[in-house]
Amino acid sequence: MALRLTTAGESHGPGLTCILEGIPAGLAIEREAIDRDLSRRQLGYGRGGRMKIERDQVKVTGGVRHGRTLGSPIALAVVNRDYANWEERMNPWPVEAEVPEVHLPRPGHADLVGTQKFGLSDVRDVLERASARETAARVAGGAVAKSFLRELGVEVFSHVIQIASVEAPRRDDLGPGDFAAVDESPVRCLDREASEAMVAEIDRLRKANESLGGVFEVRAFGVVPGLGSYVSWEERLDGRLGQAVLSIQAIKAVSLGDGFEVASVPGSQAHDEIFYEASRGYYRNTNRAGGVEGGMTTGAPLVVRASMKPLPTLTKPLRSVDIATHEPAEALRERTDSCTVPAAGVVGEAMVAFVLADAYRRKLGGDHIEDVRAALRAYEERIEWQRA
Ligand code: EPS
Repeated sequence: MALRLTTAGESHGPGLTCILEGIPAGLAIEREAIDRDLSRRQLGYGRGGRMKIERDQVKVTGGVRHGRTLGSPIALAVVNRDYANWEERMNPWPVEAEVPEVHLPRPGHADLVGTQKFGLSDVRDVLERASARETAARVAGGAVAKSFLRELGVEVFSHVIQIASVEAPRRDDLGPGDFAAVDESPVRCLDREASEAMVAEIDRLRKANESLGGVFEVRAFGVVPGLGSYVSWEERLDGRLGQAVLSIQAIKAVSLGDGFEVASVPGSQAHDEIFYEASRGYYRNTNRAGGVEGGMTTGAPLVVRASMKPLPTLTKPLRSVDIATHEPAEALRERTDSCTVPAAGVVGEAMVAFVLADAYRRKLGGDHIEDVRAALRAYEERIEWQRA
């Protein structure tokens, strides 16, 4: 049994939908937990005017009854409140009004290639779906995946470690308890001084009509060893995590553990030595691998970092070409955010949670959550794994 997450919907259309297939029956789901993640995704210093309009909340239209999953596909809907202002431009059905086409693709966005690929003359037909608004649907599905993981003793968190040139001090010692107040930082950064410097950097660059990228980190704790596999390339969990996190809009690089740094150190400093004590079982004193060796989880915390490029919608637009006339032109200027790295971290949590939940489903099977729990207990006993 594998998990499947499908989303539908456009940024300024009537709304977004997420269908999550493969969650077992009997799992307790709380509406508040989904809504909490939806509003966490709306947080972050540097968002634009749109976030004042939206108040994302889930409407469950399938797969859940009286707060428990049925084992059937779970359908989650999120309304776009802004649709009220776009009803003519984004109506699913023909309208009387003349709706002008957009012909000015933004460098760095899906705009130009999307029109070429699908044979479209209106950039809006591309940008509406390419927009990161779609991530609200992923976060709704991810919140359900997190509820499933919580039943199996797994918790997933994220924090921002860099915005533009401002980096937070490196922390290798973070545990689940360290993330309790992360959303209180306006940039979702655990270091107070770095938070303040990041906010100042956003202000400085926003005034210069710039957008900002950065790096977020997702950590998952309590993950059992042996999720994923070394036997086939497509089962390798590092590959699955990479695909899922790279698929988040504007993400350009993903690393596990020491990722890029490991290339520059000798082999003796690149790996995590193995120890054993009867009371602890196998353990490591370092986690350079980021919790994955040979495409499988090791039982150490999963550490996934993602680098996000500055958003391509700029208030001082870059040079582009009018796709109707082929004349030089400035790229489309639309209302936009200047920095969404804090929100992208919440989306990263959702994608990592989805990949882990999928890996647990593949490993343990089961139709009811109790079947899954029993299979996990039996596996943990066989490998004599002890939670840290
Ligand atoms: C986005 C542009 C902005 C963002 C949007 C993503 O939307 P608008 O064009 O309506 O101002 O606010 O993100 C969201 C709506 C969201 O919920 O995250 C883009 O072009 O990708």
